[in-house]
Amino acid sequence: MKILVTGGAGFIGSNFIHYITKQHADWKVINLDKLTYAGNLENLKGFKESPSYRFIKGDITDRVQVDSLLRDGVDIVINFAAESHVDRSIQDSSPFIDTNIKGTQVLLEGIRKNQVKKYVQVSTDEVYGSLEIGKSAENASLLPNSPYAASKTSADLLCRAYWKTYGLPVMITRCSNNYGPFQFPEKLIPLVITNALEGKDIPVYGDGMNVREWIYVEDHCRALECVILKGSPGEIYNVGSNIEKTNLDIVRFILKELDKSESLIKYVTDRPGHDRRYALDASKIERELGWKAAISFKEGMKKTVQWYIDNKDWWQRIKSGEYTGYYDRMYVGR
Ligand code: NAD
Ligand code: TDX
Repeated sequence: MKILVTGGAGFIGSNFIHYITKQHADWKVINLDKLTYAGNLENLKGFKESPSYRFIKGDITDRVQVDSLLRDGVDIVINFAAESHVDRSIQDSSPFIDTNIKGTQVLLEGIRKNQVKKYVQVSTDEVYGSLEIGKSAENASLLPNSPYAASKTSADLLCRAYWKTYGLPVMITRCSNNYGPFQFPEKLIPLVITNALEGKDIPVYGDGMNVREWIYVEDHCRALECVILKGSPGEIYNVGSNIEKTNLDIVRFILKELDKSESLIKYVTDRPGHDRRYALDASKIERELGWKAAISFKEGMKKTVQWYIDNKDWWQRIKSGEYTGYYDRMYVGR
């Protein structure tokens, strides 16, 4: 089996490559990544020498490059490549439109012309928008509130259209908030852990009572494997854990784990259009594909905190700008 992983140098993509190569030693993995500020080949140290892994620096919006890769023969395409940070999308939505929408369209067109058995679009719970009560099932209304969420929703709709119009073997997964190793320290959990380790302020937006559903990244990777192996073309699968936490719950858990004072918490201006709560009904993937999140919040968080303690070099190089040569200070160490 030959699988094209786009965005494999990012947080979830690199965890997926670690996971899938362990599960399927005979699969060949091609990682196509643009290496934006969020892409980091250090996440895949050790794969360089592997004969079943190949890295290609490239852009999913590049039709010629995508076509030539697919013409070579690929069985599965899984698309992680995206601009993924809501705050950045509020500053400038342009790269979100290019990569998340145009990039998905280029991949779909490439698949239309070449023989690919399955395409998985890695999407998000943010497409459903904010909800006060209840949970979003796959047929809930799409009400994205940030430019990021709107770009992901647009990509989902393109996927649906390519399935309906051309019968492309497209499957969409919509997962809740991930956490774990290799997450870029602009997102809440790695930002809080690394700032706390450095004794820096922890910025909490608004009243800190916004709720997210948190899933350990390996559970997400296992769900994606399940969808690749058992999912049906044209279907959408929510991937959730049922573990809902306020942002303050998360911050307090981490500070306690690191034996740091809550005086580090600084309440800052709220994110514009900040969604109050996301919650997924993931019963379809549980019922139809037999997947269920397995890692508890306590276990996942303890592992994650320990990983950032053990891998200071990794995040310090990012925060100092040494690795990417670019780091937007707006999001770190306020
Ligand atoms: P990330 O920002 O850590 O990684 C994105 C990767 O995509 C990077 O390696 C980057 O270099 C690459 N990339 C960006 N533009 C590209 C382009 N034009 N061509 C090729 N590569 C490009 O993101 P992540 O958190 O790992 O998220 C991966 C996917 O999962 C995204 O599609 C995101 O929307 C989705 N998702 C994320 C979460 C979460 O909690 N992080 C939850 C649900 C869904
Ligand atoms: O400094 C911060 N302070 C703060 O209070 C940051 C970075 C975040 N927050 C809040 C905003 C959110 O309510 O924490 C919550 C989580 O924020 P993010 O880590 O930015 O994640 P979120 O906006 O929920 O989006 C994430 O989950 C869905 C991913 O970044 C998306 O890619 C994914 O689709």
